[in-house]
Amino acid sequence: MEISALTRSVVKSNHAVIAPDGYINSNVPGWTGCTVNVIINEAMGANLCQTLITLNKDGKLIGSTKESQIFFYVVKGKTKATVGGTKKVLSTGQFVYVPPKKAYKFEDVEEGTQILTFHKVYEKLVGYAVPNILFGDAAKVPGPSYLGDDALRLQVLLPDNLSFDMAVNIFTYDSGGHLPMVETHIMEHGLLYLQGQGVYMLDHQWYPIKKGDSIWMAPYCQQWFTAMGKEPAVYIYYKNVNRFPTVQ
Ligand code: UGY
Ligand code: MN
Repeated sequence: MEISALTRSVVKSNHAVIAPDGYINSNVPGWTGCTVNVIINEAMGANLCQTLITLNKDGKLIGSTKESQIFFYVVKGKTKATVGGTKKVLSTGQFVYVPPKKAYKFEDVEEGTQILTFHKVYEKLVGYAVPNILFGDAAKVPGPSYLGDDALRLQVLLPDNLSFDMAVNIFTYDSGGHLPMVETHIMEHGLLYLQGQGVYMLDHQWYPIKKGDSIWMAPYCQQWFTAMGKEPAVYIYYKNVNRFPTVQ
């Protein structure tokens, strides 16, 4: 038996790696018949929330967004989603973006369905409308090469316009593919590995990472990644965008 004091998870002031072995479930009012792991949120110093929900056959997520917008992404399985009067069946790789002050319901789920959520308090921009509800399918989103490197492909799941203050992207790295630079930026990330493995550098510390792991990167947490192994590494990530933070 492996000693239970071992884990790859770390929680630091400007980044965290959360492996599934340390999950402790939370109860979220309105989310029933499921386990909920709150992986990133303001209690750790973040400005976003990331959860991973695993639903039983009778599981339901019923609620309304308030000041926050929520991006729901089906990691695996199938569910019926009703948002703002529109009903759709969502399966692996499909998603719905729910803006602030909208009701949502997920029901009729396949046993074991997993849903990833990213939540952010919406910051309105004068002259721009609050975004509408948006259903989508990652399989239909193009993945052009990133900065001219064919080993890296970036899919942008939400529209790239100033109404949105968050982005959700899927980054695919062929084995050996790596970020072209050590990124040093104000934007924050929450991230879930969907496939494969590799090594992440966070604030000049090196972490082996694989499918199922999550990462939080605070603003200015320096970051670099290289994919390893025999299959491409794929992660879905959140980023705050399009708002200038300096007090005027
Ligand atoms: O969009 C990004 O900042 C992205 N390249 N960061 C990352 O993958 N760590
Ligand atoms: Mn980045």
